[in-house]
Amino acid sequence: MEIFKNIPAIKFEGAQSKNPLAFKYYDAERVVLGKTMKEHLPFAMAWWHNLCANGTDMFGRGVADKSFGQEVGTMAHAKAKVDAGFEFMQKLGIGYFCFHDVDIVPEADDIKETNRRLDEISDYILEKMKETGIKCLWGTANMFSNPRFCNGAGSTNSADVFAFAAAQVKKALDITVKLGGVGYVFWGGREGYETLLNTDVKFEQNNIARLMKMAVEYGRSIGFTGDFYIEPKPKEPMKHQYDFDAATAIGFLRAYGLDKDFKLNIEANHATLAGHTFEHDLRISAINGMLGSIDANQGDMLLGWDTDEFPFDVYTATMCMYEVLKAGGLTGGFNFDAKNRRPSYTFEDMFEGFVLGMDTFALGLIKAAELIEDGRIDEFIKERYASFATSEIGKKIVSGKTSLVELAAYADGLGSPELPGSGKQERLEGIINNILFR
Ligand code: XLS
Ligand code: NI
Ligand code: NI
Repeated sequence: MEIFKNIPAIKFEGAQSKNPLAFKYYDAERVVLGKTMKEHLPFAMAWWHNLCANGTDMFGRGVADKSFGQEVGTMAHAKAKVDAGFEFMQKLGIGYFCFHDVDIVPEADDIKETNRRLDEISDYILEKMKETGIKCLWGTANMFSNPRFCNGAGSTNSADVFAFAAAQVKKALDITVKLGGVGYVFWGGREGYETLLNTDVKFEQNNIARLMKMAVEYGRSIGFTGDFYIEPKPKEPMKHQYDFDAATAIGFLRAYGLDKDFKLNIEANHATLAGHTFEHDLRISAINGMLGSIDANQGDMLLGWDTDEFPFDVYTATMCMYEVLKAGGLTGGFNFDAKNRRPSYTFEDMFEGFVLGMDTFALGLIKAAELIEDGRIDEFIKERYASFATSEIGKKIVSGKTSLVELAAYADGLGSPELPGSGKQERLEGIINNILFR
């Protein structure tokens, strides 16, 4: 039964089109730098925002109706969400989805019943996957909504709650593997703290690493060959989240020997909450060989929380795709961890959010490719560090064949060194505008 009745399959109509339910830039088969847009941009739908979130916020109830004709909180509703989700993804030409355990079934009081429901729904999802060719990008366990996780999951002070979290991770891994998921995500949820006065930080971090180690061991034992991901976030819900940003998460993974099995899932809005640009966290991940997947959304620079908006900023999308192209692509994909604004509550709005996000990233891809082909930025950066490639002393520094003593003797002969060359930021920003708007 069709759920989104008045909404046709979304087609590419080109930049001249005024049809809100058509792509202006995302043309799945268009080839950019030797690959189709579809290959460059493995888009995913986030089950939670798209099929569950109804606009409930701290000040008011839901506005959007996501019952899909069934009583919310029942297995019939869980199935209706599967139907709605697959129809939605098919109509948009989206190839992947991401889920938390409790997005796909209502959580029961007893975990044995929740797990039975997960088995049932995943059979149903699997059928739909076979029918449509749509795949699972990643799964995860929601270890932050239930009150038992008020002090964290891996970082909780309660051994029983830790065990419960472990049980959820085990089952979420089972389901992710059953659905052929490319990755498995740990977003820090409530892994963090409010005050040092009640917190043993070292103990909590050790325990998070223990949980992750067990997840790797178990995952590999049941045939999971994909990547585990940490999704960094600096704050919210906790005041201090342990996985603050890409650099912090990489340090953590290395300290605990988890860096071979884990990569990062970088979310735009989390990077900006950490006081970075999105492209900063992508670059830090990439240069450490840890750029795995992306949660594609955007925040609001005037608001200090995770507003999870559909990506609209083409500058940022361009800089993101520049990083992704330079890194040789992602092993994961682009998950729209994004939701409609509360007043955009219709089914049509759900589609228009994705049309906006997909078009924004398509534009970002096109413009990033042009930036690379243009070559001026690359050329400038190469030139900027040229003294290390051309001068004798520069070559010695880079090859590690010098010492403070030798460099000090060299500096003695320099007098006052020349200024290091203009950074030319304004010229380079002009190039970006030139490429974006020519
Ligand atoms: C919350 C996170 C979350 C993860 C999955 O801020 O973005 O949605 O992506 O647990
Ligand atoms: Ni996310
Ligand atoms: Ni987020």
